[in-house]
Amino acid sequence: SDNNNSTNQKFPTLKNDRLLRALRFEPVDTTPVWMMRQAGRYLPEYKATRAEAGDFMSLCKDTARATEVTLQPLRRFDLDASILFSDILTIPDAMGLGLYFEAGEGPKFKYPIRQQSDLERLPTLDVNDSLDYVMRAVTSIRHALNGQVPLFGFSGSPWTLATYMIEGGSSKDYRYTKGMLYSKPEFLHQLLDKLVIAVIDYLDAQVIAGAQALQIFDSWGGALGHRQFVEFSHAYNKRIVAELKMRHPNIPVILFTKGGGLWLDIQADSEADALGLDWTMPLDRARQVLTESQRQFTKQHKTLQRSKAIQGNLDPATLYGSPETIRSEVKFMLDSAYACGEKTGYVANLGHGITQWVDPERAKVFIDAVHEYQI
Ligand code: 1CP
Repeated sequence: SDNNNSTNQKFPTLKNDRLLRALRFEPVDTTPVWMMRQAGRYLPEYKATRAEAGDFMSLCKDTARATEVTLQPLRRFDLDASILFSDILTIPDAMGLGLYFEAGEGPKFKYPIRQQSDLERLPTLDVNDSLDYVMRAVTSIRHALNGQVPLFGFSGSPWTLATYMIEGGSSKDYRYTKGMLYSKPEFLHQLLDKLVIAVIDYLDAQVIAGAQALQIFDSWGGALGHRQFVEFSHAYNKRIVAELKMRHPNIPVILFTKGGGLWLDIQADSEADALGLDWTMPLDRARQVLTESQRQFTKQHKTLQRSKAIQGNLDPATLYGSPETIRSEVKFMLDSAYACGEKTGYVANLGHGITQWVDPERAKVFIDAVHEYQI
């Protein structure tokens, strides 16, 4: 049997449940670790498979090659989780925005959302139709893993997806999205309402296809002001997590807001099992804030809220440093994570995705240093 009762398929038994145990605050022998964007351009074998596939989206749609690149980092490193090889931009692509990649410039959309007619053109997604290639990849990866480690499914948050859809690509200042937020907030809410439904269906389908844990990437939540974060990002993330926990109570959900350290108390008001942190937030302080939030919640609602685990938060740039520097930064991070005396409820990770310029040997130093640390 497997410890995923949310799927109708039969999969190999999970051998390494360190990550799932840590998320449930059960004892662990050592700290579970994985890396955001662990399959990617810093690996020469990824570049080779990507070249065979042609463009990036063809790689995502090629079940065998998407499975292959998901497994590549697991062959090199002693990782405690795998993550579906795909992208957050599959949803807007399926909605017909015309995703393409300009050499060296990152993702772009041919038809960005700027006015009411653009919004009305957006279809309600049937994720098992237009995004069936993602579900096929999930099932294929889950079989190929052969129970080695759990498999994460993921999605972008509605806010983060909206920034790409409105800007028409990556952005530094979010000119059009924020312009809309402050001039036509109802319009932005209409878009977010469409996205929240798509994200719920998308993650639900990934679980049914075999995902054993979920992460929501609110990569650009930190660009918002405090009240705007609550209204335009967190409110939607909270709806997504509540719905998924209702459908799949045993599938852990991690909510990662880059730049969200200041809002842990706000994010604690959700059913997320864990909160992901970037490197601006010390982990000992994160634990203190979450313990206090849990106490407040319990008092106010007179129901016991489960403790939230934390994930993170090494600056990915640390991996440009020497092995000695990486080891000492890892020690500092883990000392901080466990300073409260709680020796679980923590997943080691980078504070954001690994960059294409990292030497894979340095990534190995990071992962091994986490495991060598005596809890
Ligand atoms: O040329 C290439 O090979 C494309 C590079 C690339 C890769 C390797 C893109 C385009 N996406 C991905 C894979 C990817 N993207 C994964 C799976 C890999 C893994 O983790 O093992 C995941 C989880 C993502 C998620 C993703 N895509 C996020 C959220 C995570 C984060 O880093 O914040 C975001 C913001 C994107 C958008 C995106 N897709 C690709 C790029 C280069 C970008 C970022 C552009 C930008 O900075 O705005």
